[in-house]
Amino acid sequence: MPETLTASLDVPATNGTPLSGDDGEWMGPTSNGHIAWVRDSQPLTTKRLTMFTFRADDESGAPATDLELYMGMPGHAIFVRRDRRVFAHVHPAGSAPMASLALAAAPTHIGHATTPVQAGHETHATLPPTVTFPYGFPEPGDYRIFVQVKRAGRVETAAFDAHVE
Ligand SMILES: [Cu+2]
Repeated sequence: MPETLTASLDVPATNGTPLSGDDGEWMGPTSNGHIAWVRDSQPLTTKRLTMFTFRADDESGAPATDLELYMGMPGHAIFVRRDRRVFAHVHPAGSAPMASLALAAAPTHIGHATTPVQAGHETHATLPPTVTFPYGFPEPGDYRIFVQVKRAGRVETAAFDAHVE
């Protein structure tokens, strides 16, 4: 994920709606999908490893079934404090090794449905609609989380604001 993303730090976060196409230079064309932050009501605190889960939804609001690896990963996240003093580029926690995810995404290895959401759609990529990133905020403050996934050849970027106590 290019660092130029942080250029948008000074504008309001879109909270899951893909950023506008004006910045296509780093983002590429986007779809009309949506990325949702799946979280509980616990306040965010520092110095504790937290799992951040995001779900890509398709244009109809259903969990997306067309996620692909992007730069070798199911997703990319940047955690940046609004004053830019904290910056972290995070990849999903792998319960499944990246190598097997790559195999799962290769059409020749898809075979029959491997997950319920993929049933009957063997010709699509088999990545799950959710990506989970482990991160621990080092300091309190106001952060922005950028999430990028790739769906059907298109990169989607969403931004979320997070207050850390
Ligand atoms: Cu990355």
